Amino acid sequence: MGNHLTEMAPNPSFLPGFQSLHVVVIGLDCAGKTSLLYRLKLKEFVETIPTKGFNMERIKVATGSSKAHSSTLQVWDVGGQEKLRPLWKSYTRRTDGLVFVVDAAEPERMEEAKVELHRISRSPENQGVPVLVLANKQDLDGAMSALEVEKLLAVHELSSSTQHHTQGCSALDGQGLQPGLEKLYHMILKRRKMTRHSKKTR
Ligand SMILES: Nc1nc2c(ncn2[C@@H]2O[C@H](COP(=O)(O)OP(=O)(O)OP(=O)(O)O)[C@@H](O)[C@H]2O)c(=O)[nH]1
Ligand SMILES: [Mg+2]
Repeated sequence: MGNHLTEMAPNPSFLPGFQSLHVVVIGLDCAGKTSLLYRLKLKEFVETIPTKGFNMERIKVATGSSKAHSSTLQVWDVGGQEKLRPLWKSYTRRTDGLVFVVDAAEPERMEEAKVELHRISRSPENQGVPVLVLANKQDLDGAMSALEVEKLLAVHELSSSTQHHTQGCSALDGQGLQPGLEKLYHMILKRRKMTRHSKKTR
């Protein structure tokens, strides 16, 4: 039912509960951002090339236990090479949620990833935007757990107004993606409710 409504509506943003949320996927080059985007869209592992600009796909995620509860996310995947990172700011402006992807099998790049995560999350435009950290490549031997990644990235040191969640996942087999996105969706809704409430009480 919900799915049909989303497809039929000329502009789904008029329908509360069916609007498309804006989510940006960032992270160091080779972390697996594009692979994750197409695993979500096509439900398969596709071969990728380094992203020079961006990719965008509309992705439907189940947001409750029944199929009737689903929401569409407009997911932007931005290239992570060092020379492209200054562009992240323009993609994340006014976004509903940030997904920060790391290669969990590459401990030597965690410090670099930590610096980038804290830089983008602390920028004034992103204050309070919920962050989902994806510890990708869990299918590889020796991949660090979500907890280890969370510690190395010092996720708990993000601003106190920033809700966050760290999830292990794999673009190769799709594990962890659904629970991760569901969590992000609920963090976004919670922030919206809090913002509405604080406007009312002003
Ligand atoms: N084993 C394994 N390999 C993965 C996984 N996700 C991505 N890869 C591989 O990692 C490499 C980089 O993947 P991309 O998705 O292109 O990485 P990216 O983060 O989009 O990189 P940029 O576009 O340069 O920022 C590719 O060789 C992928 O096949 C995963 O979950 N498991
Ligand atoms: Mg890419």
